[in-house]
Amino acid sequence: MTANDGTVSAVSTPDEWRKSACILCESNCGIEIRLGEDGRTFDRIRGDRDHPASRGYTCEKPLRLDYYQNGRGERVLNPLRRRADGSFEEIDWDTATREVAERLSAVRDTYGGESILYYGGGGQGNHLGGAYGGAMFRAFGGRYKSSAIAQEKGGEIWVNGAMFGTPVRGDFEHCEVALFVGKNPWMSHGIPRARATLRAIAKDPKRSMIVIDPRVTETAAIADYHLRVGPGRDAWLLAALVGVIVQERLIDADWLRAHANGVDQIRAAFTAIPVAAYCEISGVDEDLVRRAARRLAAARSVAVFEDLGIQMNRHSTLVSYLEKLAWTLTGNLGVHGGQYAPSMMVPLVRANSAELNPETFPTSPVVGARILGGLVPCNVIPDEILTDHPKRYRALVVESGNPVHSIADSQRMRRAMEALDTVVVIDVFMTETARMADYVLPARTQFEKHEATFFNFDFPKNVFQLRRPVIEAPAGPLPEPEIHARIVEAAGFLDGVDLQSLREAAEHGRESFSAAFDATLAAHPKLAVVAPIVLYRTLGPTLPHGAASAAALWPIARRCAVANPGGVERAGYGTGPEAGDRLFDAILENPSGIAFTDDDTDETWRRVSTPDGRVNTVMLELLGELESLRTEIPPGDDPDWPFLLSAGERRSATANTAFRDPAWRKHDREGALRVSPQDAERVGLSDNGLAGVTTPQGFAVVRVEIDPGMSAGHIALPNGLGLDHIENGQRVQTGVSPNELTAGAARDPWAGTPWHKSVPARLEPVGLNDGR
Ligand SMILES: Nc1nc2c(c(=O)[nH]1)N[C@H]1C(S)=C(S)[C@@H](COP(=O)(O)OP(=O)(O)OC[C@H]3O[C@@H](n4cnc5c(=O)[nH]c(N)nc54)[C@H](O)[C@@H]3O)O[C@H]1N2
Ligand SMILES: Nc1nc2c(c(=O)[nH]1)N[C@H]1C(S)=C(S)[C@@H](COP(=O)(O)OP(=O)(O)OC[C@H]3O[C@@H](n4cnc5c(=O)[nH]c(N)nc54)[C@H](O)[C@@H]3O)O[C@H]1N2
Ligand code: SF4
Ligand SMILES: [Mo]
Repeated sequence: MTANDGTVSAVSTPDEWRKSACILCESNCGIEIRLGEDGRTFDRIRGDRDHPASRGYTCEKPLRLDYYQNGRGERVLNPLRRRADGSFEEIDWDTATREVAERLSAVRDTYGGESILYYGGGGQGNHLGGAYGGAMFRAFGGRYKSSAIAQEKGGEIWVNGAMFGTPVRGDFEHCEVALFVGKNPWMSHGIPRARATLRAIAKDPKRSMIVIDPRVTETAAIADYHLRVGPGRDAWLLAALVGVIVQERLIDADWLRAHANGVDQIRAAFTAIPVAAYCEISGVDEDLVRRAARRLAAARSVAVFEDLGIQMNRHSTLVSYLEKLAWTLTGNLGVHGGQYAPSMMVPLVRANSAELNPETFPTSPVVGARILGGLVPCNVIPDEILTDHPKRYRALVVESGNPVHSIADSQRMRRAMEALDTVVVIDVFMTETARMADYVLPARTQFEKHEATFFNFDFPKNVFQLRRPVIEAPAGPLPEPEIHARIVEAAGFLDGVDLQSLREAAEHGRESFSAAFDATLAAHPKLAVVAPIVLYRTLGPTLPHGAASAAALWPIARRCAVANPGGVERAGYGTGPEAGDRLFDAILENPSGIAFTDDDTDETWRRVSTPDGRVNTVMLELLGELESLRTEIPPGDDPDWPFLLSAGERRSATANTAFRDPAWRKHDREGALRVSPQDAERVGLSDNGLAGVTTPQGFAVVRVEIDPGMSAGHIALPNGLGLDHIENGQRVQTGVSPNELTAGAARDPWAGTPWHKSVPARLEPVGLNDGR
């Protein structure tokens, strides 16, 4: 059986541009690709002007996407099974899916489905597979999931849930003041057309940009206010900022009366904040903090983005809360150009009501770590395995993730992988994680199949793009929906179900299919968990352009239309039960993507889902942590560890682990350690020389880049390095994998998010410092 995922013409005419999207960050800008004469090489790439969010914009990185598609990463072309001696043998797909189904069934029968952990489900732009992977995993009784989101957004998910009952984002295109907290959007993007938007703010004298970052980043360099916080000290800075807002009476009292609860309690807590002392601890001039607070308060609208600089750092959940108080107290939710609650095609990065309830919030089975957004915190995963606890995980399915590389303390993660009964990895490449698997199931690349992202949070128009394949897939790898369907079938979950008559109903149109599908689910209630796979096998083959993989989007589009009636109607899909079907058809027919909602400002208030529809400003647990700042010794003054290392910085030449071939980097080939000039002189390091970095967890030799933008005491290594590729038949590794240097226990007490941005470190010169 072949996968039913549309074929592409291998022959491309010289002037044919094929539409797709960049897969290098969550912005997923629309691109057009021109293939070389061989029909394989990405000859030229340009921004797609028809893409409704990026409108032709790209940064410099997608021009190098050929290194993902055709680079020297070790591509897996056939299913692999680990032998007793640790080497791998190729097996056929039937054997692979049968054995995977048997092994997962055995784990379920012996230890229960809760002992199977599912990790990943999509990187930067490929979430379609995850919709089917989740179904496969639930079919085996799976309950616990995790992904990279659980090492960045956990704390923010909780705070957003408790305060607003919805995720929130900033409207940077229309804001008067932009605030970036531990975020460098010039490099990392994350907002549509980031550099154009930043430039527009910087250029306009009536608008301002405030950046909180220890480094003079590319973004900070064009900011009006750069609050150059000491690494890991944002809690004191943000407490002081909110303190100023309260103490100088900068709060928007009328707005708060209309929209928020608990303000008196917040006023009391922050009246007591010692602003001068906390500014001093944070390393930021008190006058600058006061001016920034006044600017926030005076603005008609403030848009805010917090990211890894604080989310992977000390007090991350508390800092998320303080940041949100700063713009809530100044009245910036649901106002034009301010913070909004986005529409979502799939409700992601949000806490459900059980997670928000102190009596019922779910926890991980062994460590008891709080589950937020449905995800077990990444940092506790090894602790959940390396134990004799009866509820420990016994099996792991990894899809589109590389946790051995991306989770704290890679050495311990590798030991955890070895301790599992069964590990299945679905990836394009032989990654650090795939190497630890019992079975590696090869996936098609993101350009060889239909794909989509669910990380769309734009406003007022939110966008969804179903990409079509642009290049013919090699024999062997399959699209993820097909892989999951085969595992589910091999396990017998679809036995006795009359798929043929469902397929025939689908041929007769959406309405008759809908009725037949409902009847089938009613007759076999157990099928509900594998509904996406049933759709893939029945509705899928009838979809245009070979887009069988899009079948799971049909109910998703219908639910989206129900959940966002106003936005979907304004976007042109009408109302009522058919709106979702029209939306689904539009997705199938528009390869550049569509705007699926067109929101007005008031939609935010419809999406705020606290019990009384008002903002809740009080989070008692976090106000308790705020108190503890008074007596805490801030990080960074330890003579044994005189540096704080940011382990994983986004740069022009990093893109998570999308590129395994280092040749894609024209500069910063090995991923240099950034050091301030003062520190370089003190330690005796030269630009381009070598240094040894020691952390409590490990040691690495790195190339040095003296960066005048770095603060003294702060050093930074890029993310996504330390991967290998194949050169002359050998695996060659480039640069340092940051998580060889990080520790799992260094994590937030609430959300379990790692403290990767302030890892204690020592620095010494190494060898000749040849200054190459
Ligand atoms: N080029 C590129 N872009 C990417 C990615 C990539 O790999 N490469 N990855 C994507 C992904 S997965 C993500 S999650 C985003 C992340 O995007 P960002 O969070 O913007 O990226 P980082 O560079 O990791 O961290 C942001 C900033 O935190 C600062 N920082 C370090 N320590 C502190 C501190 O103590 N306090 C404060 N306030 N700031 C601090 C750093 O100086 C840095 O400028 O980027 C996405 N975009
Ligand atoms: N120390 C430190 N650690 C970090 C970070 C940091 O800053 N510092 N950043 C963290 C963050 S924010 C993130 S998002 C994570 C990222 O870490 P991960 O989520 O683990 O990794 P990604 O690089 O996004 O890539 C995921 C995998 O998908 C594979 N892949 C690519 N295309 C496809 C496909 O079409 N199908 C399948 N099945 N697989 C595919 C790639 O080969 C890769 O193995 O790292 C985290 N880890
Ligand atoms: S901003 Fe992100 S998605 Fe857009 S082109 Fe750059 S790396 Fe790709
Ligand atoms: Mo990320």
